[in-house]
Amino acid sequence: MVDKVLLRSKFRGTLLGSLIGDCCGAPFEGQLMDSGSKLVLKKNLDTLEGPFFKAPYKKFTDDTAMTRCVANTLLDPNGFSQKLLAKNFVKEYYKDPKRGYGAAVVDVFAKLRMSKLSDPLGPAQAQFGGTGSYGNGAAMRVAPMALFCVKHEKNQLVELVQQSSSVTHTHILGINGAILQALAIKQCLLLDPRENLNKKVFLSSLKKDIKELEQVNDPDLDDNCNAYEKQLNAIEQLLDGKIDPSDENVLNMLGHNVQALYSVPTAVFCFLKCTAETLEDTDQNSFRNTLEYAISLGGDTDTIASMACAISGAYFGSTVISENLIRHCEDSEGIIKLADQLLEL
Ligand code: F2R
Ligand code: MG
Ligand code: MG
Repeated sequence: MVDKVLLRSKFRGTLLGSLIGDCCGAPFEGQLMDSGSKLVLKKNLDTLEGPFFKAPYKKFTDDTAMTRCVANTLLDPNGFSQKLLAKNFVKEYYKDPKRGYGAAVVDVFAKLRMSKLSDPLGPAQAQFGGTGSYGNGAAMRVAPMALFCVKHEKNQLVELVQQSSSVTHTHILGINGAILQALAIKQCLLLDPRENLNKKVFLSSLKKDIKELEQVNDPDLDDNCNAYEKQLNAIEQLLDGKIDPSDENVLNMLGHNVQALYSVPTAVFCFLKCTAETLEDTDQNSFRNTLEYAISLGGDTDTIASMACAISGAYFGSTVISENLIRHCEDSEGIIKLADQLLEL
């Protein structure tokens, strides 16, 4: 049973997880992590969690910039609309373009601005010769949607995520990746961390939902008809120990790049691998372990860590996160305020 106090902590944990993963993962984005880099990472995180010291903020990137836009659009007194979301993205990007945005998504912002938002979905539909983007940009910013829909039917969350994704990402893999991330967060928000976590049940539920989503495609015409289901099966094999969950196997099977298909399932795996199933085995540091492990896989570190820690934060709540680590991240106070406002909605 999740009461209001725990839910508040979970809302904060979700958005703080997303912020911390982004801020701590960003310096390693695009790297292949050897044992030396992993040691540097561990020392960095130990320092940030240790006694507080004054230092420049660890800056957030596009992941958090866009997450804040999604949250603010949901909180708008006139309610969520795709046009308002597009407007908020454009305003945010031109205010602060140097946040490491995806190479192609900036064309969407330019076209939206030039056309004065006359067709909020047109520019995204035209991306990549009309196929749309399958990058993880829609998934990386989806956390506020899961918070907003915590008490809603699953289908309402799915619809809202489809709508918010299509402002920049219209490829089915970009959209379904965002839905998978949102469903993982929603499931965690409803689980009590004082009870055992049944990973099999958690994964089966995600698999059932994803299967339904992917079934709408025609298998003869669509190569992507069960792409996410396959990734979830791979997670199961890696967790079962049927396949050795070495970094090499994880990267070969799940991936770690900017494509949603090769990063969202990886984030789900990071959370499940670093979280114990029974209370007896539960490690106080599961959140920190998720953060460190997600970054240690290299590649799209800010985004994978952001998504993995959003899931972990949604499960455990903010109380397990080091206060000093939170204070080192840019705009953590603003992020907490957004989480509280979304709860009040
Ligand atoms: N952009 C980055 N990181 C690189 C630079 C960061 C560096 N630290 C710096 O500041 O210089 N990270 C951010 O981008 C990812 C999210 O991207 P998003 O929003 O999905 O953008 P986009 O451009 O739509 O897609 C990303 C790339 O994926 C490939 N791609 C997507 N769809 C494709 C398609 N249909 N066909 C072919 N390729 C496709 C393209 O290469 C896109 O540029 C996050 O990691 C965020 O942190
Ligand atoms: Mg980024
Ligand atoms: Mg990234």
